[in-house]
Amino acid sequence: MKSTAFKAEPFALPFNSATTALVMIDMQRDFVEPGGFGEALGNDVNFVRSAIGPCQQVLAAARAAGIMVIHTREGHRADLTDCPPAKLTRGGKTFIGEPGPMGRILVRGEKGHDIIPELYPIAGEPVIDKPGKGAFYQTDLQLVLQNRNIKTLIVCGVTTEVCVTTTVREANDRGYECIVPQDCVGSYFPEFQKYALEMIKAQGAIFGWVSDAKSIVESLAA
Ligand code: C5J
Repeated sequence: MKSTAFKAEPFALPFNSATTALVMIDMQRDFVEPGGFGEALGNDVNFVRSAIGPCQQVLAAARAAGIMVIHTREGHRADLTDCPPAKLTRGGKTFIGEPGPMGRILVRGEKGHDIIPELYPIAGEPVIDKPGKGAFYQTDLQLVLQNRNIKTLIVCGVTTEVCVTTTVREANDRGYECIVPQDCVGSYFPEFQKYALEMIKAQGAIFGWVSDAKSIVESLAA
């Protein structure tokens, strides 16, 4: 496999396609579609839906390049025994486990918990079910990555300032190099989007790199 570099800020990130994985964070109906948890919390889902098209481009490029693709879903067991009591009290008006328009909110197996059709996993792409915001917490993600000798992560998904950056911080501490295409991540709050991305690449890539879908697609195709 060829080695090349992603065009990125604050500087280009060298990568080897054999040791690179795409991690698609929580592109679930509950966060992205009208009627889900995100909207029930009072958010406008159009702010996060803008990431769908660029994510589709990067996903297609990753599949074409043969790099590993991993999807994550935030959610809980039906009996909520894996949900910290403190998390159950959050949300203001709508709470995890309560009935919503797409089934019980953030409960595994419910329609709203599933990944949106536009980015649906195909055979051979692991789906990591996570009870927390970070994709490493109480999951086998690290084992999956180690078994494939993965070193570099392209991290896409929602929301930028919560599950995406929590995962990038966790990954960075574990020695992975993370690159975030800015148009492939979404937040309900434009200012959180802006500052979350700035934080990643600050101080000489303090915990990662920021790029965009076009650059990632070009580098994967090179
Ligand atoms: C949130 C997530 N925002 N996937 N989850 O609760 O970012």
